[in-house]
Amino acid sequence: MKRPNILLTGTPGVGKTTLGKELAASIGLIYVNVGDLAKAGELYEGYDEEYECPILDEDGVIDELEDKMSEGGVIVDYHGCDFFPERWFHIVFVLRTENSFLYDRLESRGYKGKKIQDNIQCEIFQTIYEEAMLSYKEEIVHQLPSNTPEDMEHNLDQIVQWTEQWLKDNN
Ligand code: DAT
Repeated sequence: MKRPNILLTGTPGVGKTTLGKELAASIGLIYVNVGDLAKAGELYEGYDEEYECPILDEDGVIDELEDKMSEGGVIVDYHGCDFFPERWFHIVFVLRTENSFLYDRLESRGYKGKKIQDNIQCEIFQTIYEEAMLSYKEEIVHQLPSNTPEDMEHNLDQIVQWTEQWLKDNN
């Protein structure tokens, strides 16, 4: 059976992990958190002092995921999207969160000062949405509001429906 690959992207804190795991559980797709994958495989190439985070070894991540992605049925979660092969994804969702909600979430994650500001700015400038629009066909890129638990439920329903339709159309 052919199964779709779904990319969940957006600024840190918008809800990719929460949605991705629920989605995987509801539709039986495999959930892959690129941050965790990189950590487990030490897929880094140095450390970014300014942003206080390790620099992702993008080619290493692609090599690591390639086989799984060609099989299909994978939900990928990452706060960037321009380095994945375009052919991997059948649909791309960019989660969006209003500043006040995002601020609280980043703060309760223990982020401070510049790190919070940088992420809020990333969301205000819709950096990831623009990155997605430049990296994939516009018609497969969708923004989803992710402010409240109701938004989350609605997004879950929408993606489950989309996936069921995709499975019917492609098998
Ligand atoms: P990400 O993976 O994008 O960094 P997350 O899934 O870890 O984000 O979510 C960050 C926090 O926000 C976490 O405590 C769950 C909460 N959250 C996520 N989506 C939400 C939503 N739509 N409404 C309310 N809280 C949400």
